Amino acid sequence: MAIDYSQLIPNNVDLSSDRRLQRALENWQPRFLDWWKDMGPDGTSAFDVYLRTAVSTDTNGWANFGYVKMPEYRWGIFLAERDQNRQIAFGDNKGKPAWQDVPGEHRSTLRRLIVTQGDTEPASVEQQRLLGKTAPSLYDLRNLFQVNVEEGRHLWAMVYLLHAYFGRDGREEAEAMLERHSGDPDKPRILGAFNEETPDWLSFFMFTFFTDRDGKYQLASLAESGFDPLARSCRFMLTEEAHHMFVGETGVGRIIQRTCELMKEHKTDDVRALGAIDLPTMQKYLNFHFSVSLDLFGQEASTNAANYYTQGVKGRYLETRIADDHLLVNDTYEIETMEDGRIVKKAVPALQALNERLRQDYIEDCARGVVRWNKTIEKAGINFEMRLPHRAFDRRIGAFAGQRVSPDGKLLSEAEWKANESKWLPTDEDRAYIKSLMGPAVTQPGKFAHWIAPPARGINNQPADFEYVRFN
Ligand code: BYC
Repeated sequence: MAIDYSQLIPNNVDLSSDRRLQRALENWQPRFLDWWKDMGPDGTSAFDVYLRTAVSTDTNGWANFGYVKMPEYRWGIFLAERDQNRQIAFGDNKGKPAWQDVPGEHRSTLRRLIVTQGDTEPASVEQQRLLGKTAPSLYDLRNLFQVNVEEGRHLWAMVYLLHAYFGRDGREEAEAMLERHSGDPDKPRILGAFNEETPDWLSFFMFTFFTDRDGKYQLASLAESGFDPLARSCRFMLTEEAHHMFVGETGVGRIIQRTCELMKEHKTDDVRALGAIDLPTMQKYLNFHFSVSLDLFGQEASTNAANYYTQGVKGRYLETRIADDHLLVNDTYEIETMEDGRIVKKAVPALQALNERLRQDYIEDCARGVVRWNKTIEKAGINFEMRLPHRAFDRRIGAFAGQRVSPDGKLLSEAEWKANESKWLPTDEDRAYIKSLMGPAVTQPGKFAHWIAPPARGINNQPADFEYVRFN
């Protein structure tokens, strides 16, 4: 279905046929815009930004480019096409028609998952609020804003579900989405990673590589949900999410490339003296963002996850492509956990291990990106390898929470940890150095900050000196 842009809220859900719902969302819309003004990208409302806007959800329609002032971006409600024959693919309800409404017995579970998902979207916009001031180029600034408006749209996607299917509770949850704020000591965001700061562009690129990728895996699991409107919402969100991870992977890759160029040209490891970011510091940022993102998958053994699956509300990554019974009641899955003060491998009921299984899918995906970064280093003839730390390293959630574990997975005493922590995680000094590189935004078309290489190609094949943002 094409998206109806004649409406105040663009949508492909025939919103005008339900006046009550339409009015409720039109009431929420100005509050969202106030939130965007107060908590979204700072001081940007007059900028014309070369953005991608969806005009329909099929392959031809979702990538239309043009200049937009961000407060005028057409945030709306876009669900992937409905499959009339879709059946629930897993759990106790396997083979039954997908639900077009919320079954009473799964109402609170679904609400909770939708609220948790929705909460991350505005959180990330808040975290990235000040980055525009130090953008390394117009190209990067535009990509930041594209990510921001799409996270705003993803909030709309979840708020629509809350309003349309959860009555008064849903409307209250939608209000609360705009009242919690990243890092707020009284009303923080729900999940840990979304209360961390994103103070510089290295953090931003690591965040979009690692934390947005959690988004990919969680959305893909929710895209399997028996609750069809949630599944269809997440399916379309995934098409947008891919760009965010592209921004992260190429952003880190371009910093690596620049560092390697300088190391070769000046025959030195000491690129800090040359105003660039040394590879060991990048490794420390990687360690931090990877472990914070691993926490987002929850406990290794989780009865919540087992219940979500059995009830048919949250599936596995690419559930329908997995060749098994999709019930998992008789299966086991090997996880790593703590036992008697040691890290051990242990088979547990597969249903309980679903968070860990998703985390494993995620780790393998991260590893593929790291291989590509290492190719850049190798091509430059430099002897250094970026590595994902062990899954038990520096965790806050799950079996390894609070344990002292080295990046290669050895349990450590507190003293050993303290002696090495500054080699493994960014120190205050590292953070201050990275911050010192974040100069005033580079606003001349085609120019880039000294510490990052230009991209291989422009957005939508635009030339290198394209004016992605006009400041007015
Ligand atoms: N922080 O049984 P467990 C994205 C809580 S990112 C704080 O393992 P469960 C994006 C947990 O709530 C994707 N608390 O929990 C990226 C539970 O509390 P209760 C976001 C945590 O439910 C970048 C308790 O610990 N989407 O889209 O199996 C930019 C026991 O844990 C955390 C989703 O997360 C944590 N990290 O798993 C923009 C999908 N982890 O019950 C956007 C929806 C666990 O004891 N959420 N807890 O009160 C879920 O599927 C699940 O809620 C979780 C947790 C996977 C997060």
